Amino acid sequence: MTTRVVVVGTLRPALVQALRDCYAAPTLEELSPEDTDDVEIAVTSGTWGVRAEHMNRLPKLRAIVNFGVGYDATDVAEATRRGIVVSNTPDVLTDCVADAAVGLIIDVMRGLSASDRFVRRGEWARGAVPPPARRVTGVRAGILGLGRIGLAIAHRLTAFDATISYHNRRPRTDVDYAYAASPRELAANCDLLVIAAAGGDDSRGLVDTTVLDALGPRGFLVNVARGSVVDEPAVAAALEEKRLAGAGLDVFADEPHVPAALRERDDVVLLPHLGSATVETRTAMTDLTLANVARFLDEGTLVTPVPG
Ligand code: 8YV
Repeated sequence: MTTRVVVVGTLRPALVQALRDCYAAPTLEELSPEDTDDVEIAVTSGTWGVRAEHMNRLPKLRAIVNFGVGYDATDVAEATRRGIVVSNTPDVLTDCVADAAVGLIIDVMRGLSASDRFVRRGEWARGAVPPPARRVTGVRAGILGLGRIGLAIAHRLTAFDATISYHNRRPRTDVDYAYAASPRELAANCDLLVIAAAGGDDSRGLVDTTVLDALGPRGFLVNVARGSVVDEPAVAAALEEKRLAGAGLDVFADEPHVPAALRERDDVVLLPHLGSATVETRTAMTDLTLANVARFLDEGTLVTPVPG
């Protein structure tokens, strides 16, 4: 069988197996030099991505199929320059990522994980009482990045009587939520800043010390987007200096490494980038990834292309 598909990075076993079964797809490491000229599709994930050095190795590459909605790890500008199209897996993971965001919000504001550790350490049994937490119902929530996932989070938070505001590059015309002209303005007017913006150069370091200080000592930060959107050392410093009340983080600047300054704290909830990680959603993401591969091989088009 001609090697038309290659796997770039460590992908979930079910996807790798399906690619092997259907297309005898090797990993980039396994690809033999005489087969490189046959490869048309590289399948990767939001964690790995396909960059210029990979494209150089695959001269006939025509499509990059990304497992994940975020594709900032792939050099899309370089792909477009070379006439290579890129797909992602939108929509199918929106609900699970939004659910995870709400879980993080409740956890960090109510101190659930910290209280679990409190019970396990035997402190409750010794007669101690955990400090009172913060009320979620009625929270003023600012959403940085009101795209599909941001909207799903806003929708869930309205059930908690939250007041929603947001910042995007441009205001949306289809929502009534208050628009803030900058991340700083958004943070200054909320108690909970939720990051749902796409990663990449446009959003790098958007949440810096000035934004954290605008959020203030009673403010909480939740990030389910990309670690790159936040100045991570600035978050640790703000927590340490009590300029921020707490943080719930599913994503980090250098995954899977989480800075010790965060790991040692009780006012942060740390998750291993699990936003989309349910059986149902990962299966749907796998199916959509495979559908993109199949459509491209059959018709030369993608089911869910990203803008080039
Ligand atoms: C995945 C994600 O875990 O979709 C995304 O952008 O970050 C997650 O759903 C990731 O893409 C898999 O590597």
